[in-house]
Amino acid sequence: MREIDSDSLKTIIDAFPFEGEITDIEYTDTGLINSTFVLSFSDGNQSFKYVLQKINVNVFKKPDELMSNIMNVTGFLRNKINLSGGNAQRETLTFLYTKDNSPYYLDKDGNYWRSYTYIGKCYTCDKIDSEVKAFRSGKAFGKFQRMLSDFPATTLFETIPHFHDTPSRYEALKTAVSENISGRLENIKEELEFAFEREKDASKLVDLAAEGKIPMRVTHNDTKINNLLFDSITNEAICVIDLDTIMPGLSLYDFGDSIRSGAVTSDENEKDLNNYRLSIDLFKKYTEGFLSEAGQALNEEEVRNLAFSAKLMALECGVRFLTDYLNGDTYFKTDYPEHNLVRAHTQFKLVKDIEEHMDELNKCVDEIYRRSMLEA
Ligand code: GN1
Ligand code: MG
Repeated sequence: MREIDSDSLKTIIDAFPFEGEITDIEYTDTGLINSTFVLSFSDGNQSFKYVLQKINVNVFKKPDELMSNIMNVTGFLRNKINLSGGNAQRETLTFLYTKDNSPYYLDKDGNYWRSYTYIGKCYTCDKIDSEVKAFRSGKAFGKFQRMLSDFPATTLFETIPHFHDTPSRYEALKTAVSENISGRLENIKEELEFAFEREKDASKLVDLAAEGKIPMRVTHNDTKINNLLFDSITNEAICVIDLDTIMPGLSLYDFGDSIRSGAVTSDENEKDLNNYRLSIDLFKKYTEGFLSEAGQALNEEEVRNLAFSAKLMALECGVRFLTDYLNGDTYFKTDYPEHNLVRAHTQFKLVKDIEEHMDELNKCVDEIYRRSMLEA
């Protein structure tokens, strides 16, 4: 992506109603899926910044439906934030329509591009290094879920079918094993054994949902901790980003995925597993923050499965990294050949840590939940 030629980029940029003249184009390398540029402009007096993204159509097969979701959800959030006296320019993403009034630009090579205004004086964290940040992250993702609780879910398209359907992630792993496209099967006997020993856990949440014991809600589905912007001055978590997977889903997916990425002592790319552990302190604080916003809406079955959801999301993610490793690294961006395997290792280490501490985690959740209900 970095190698896109400057003429093509200029044509794409010309399609959007950006203010001023372009002064800088920076490629950023954070998300594992889309390709992202930060564009700077100036009109002589003022400078303006925008994010320009190429949507990964191998992952998101229907970019028009995806952008329809995003425009609807951000419009809905903007309204709510304004009504509650917040600052919608900083607390949700503002996407631009092209000069032709489309939420994306389709270039001559069939690539889909979209743009939103850059939120300045902010930063993202690949890992959470303090309890206060864990609390604020939980609160932000909990609030996001609460704000969308009355969003008309039937207007949303499913951008990636079966995204958190863990049994179907196991099926994909089995296919990858039988095809062994990369020829790497020999390297990962232990990892596969680890994954398949836990296959019985895979269907627990989808079964509870099918039995009607836990409700479908409008959820983010990719609540990795670096999909959150923190204000550089106040250090508050102010804006949830990466809205591509907003779809009907389970509250537990969002909770679990944040714990997987935010209640650990390093990030998913850590090579030295001695540095990568579950942090029960960060887990507690994240849970406090999350339940302070989303807790009232949860039913008992959801609360009972919060700690389990963290294990399941780590397991699912590890299974996905392992699958991609076997398939020859075609889904997630990787920086070196063993990268997906390294990521699978961190996820499986976390699964083990959570299993070892499951009783303690459940006890923490129970206490925090009771307290938050008394305070509500
Ligand atoms: C991807 O786009 P990004 O980097 O926030 C992935 C998530 C994984 C995550 C693992 C659409 O998220 O599901 O949990 O990588 N997103 C998609 O780091 O597959
Ligand atoms: Mg994403």
